[in-house]
Amino acid sequence: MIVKSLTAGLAAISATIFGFSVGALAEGRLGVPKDKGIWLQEAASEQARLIESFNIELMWIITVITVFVFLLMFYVMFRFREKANPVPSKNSHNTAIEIIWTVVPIFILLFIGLTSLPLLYYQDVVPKTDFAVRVTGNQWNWTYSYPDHDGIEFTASLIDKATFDDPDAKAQVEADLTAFLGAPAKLNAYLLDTDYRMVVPVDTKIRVQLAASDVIHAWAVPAFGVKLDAVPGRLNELWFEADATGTYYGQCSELCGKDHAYMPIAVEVVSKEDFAKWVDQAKAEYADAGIIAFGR
Ligand SMILES: [Cu+2]
Repeated sequence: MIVKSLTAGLAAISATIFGFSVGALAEGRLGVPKDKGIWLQEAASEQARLIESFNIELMWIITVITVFVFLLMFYVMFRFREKANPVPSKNSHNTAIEIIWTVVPIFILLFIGLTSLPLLYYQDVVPKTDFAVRVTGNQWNWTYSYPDHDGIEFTASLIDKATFDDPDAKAQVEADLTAFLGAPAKLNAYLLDTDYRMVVPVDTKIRVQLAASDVIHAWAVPAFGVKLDAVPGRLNELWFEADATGTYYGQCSELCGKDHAYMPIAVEVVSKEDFAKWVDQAKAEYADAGIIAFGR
């Protein structure tokens, strides 16, 4: 489609000019915000890539409009200042210009609509997924349940500053996390790391069913391009398919109380074989743990 190739073209041009990557993804990636970063986090799903292309498209449109309006303003200020134009024109209408400034914005908005609405529906409509993970927001941590895997269930909480600052305590947490994941794990960032991590296989469509046990939270992982409210008494759904293994971080994105900033999200994306191994191991310890926070 013309619109699709146009946006893809814009993305490619921007990638060359600004030097961010749209190419192949490295395995074992780290989905964290970068210091002084001003762009989106590197995409690790098709949704995030489409959001990035759309963002690039909007940036071009915004830039062209801003530059055009500023040039026009400076031209008018200079050309029609009192000295250069002592006798002002008495015109108050110009039909041709009025038609242009009505029709052109309509086409710009149509173009934005044609590229944004399909993306919205692509995200909104959950396709056929391989399995579901139920994510429950609590004040202030997240409970992850795997109803399709014998009800594996655990709650992931923030690793506090004192632990991060104490090498021994930190090593202990890393050892526990390594045991839980069945693979070497390292803590990466205070305010993003949790004691457990949601574990999902790479290249697999996952349905995330979101709920909350107390107040409204929001589950968001920028690298996957997902963010949705977790509302008490209501089931919300989103889906994603991570296309590179690694550790991806997100944060609760709905003001939910005093510790809103202290309930991060950590997702470990592993190979399909490693996921099968993890499920076997986790079943032994966390199946039907019954810690789900509903009605707590
Ligand atoms: Cu929250």
